[in-house]
Amino acid sequence: MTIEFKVNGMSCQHCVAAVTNAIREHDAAAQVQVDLASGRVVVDSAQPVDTLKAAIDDAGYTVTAVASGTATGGTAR
Ligand SMILES: [Cu+2]
Repeated sequence: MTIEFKVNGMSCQHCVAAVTNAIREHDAAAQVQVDLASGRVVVDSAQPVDTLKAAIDDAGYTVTAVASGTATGGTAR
């Protein structure tokens, strides 16, 4: 399932790596796409939303919104 999180506090590539690694600790097979400019983290994972949200929280960032089941094919850049 694809879940889209809005995350506060990400400001650089270090943050991107921290969030990505935090999610991969819970699901090594997760696909994680981070868009720094918009603060969006799109995760394709079989893990429950709560688990993924907790992983981001534990990494020190704040999830402000969650949207699951969204179709996110090719994101425009
Ligand atoms: Cu950073």
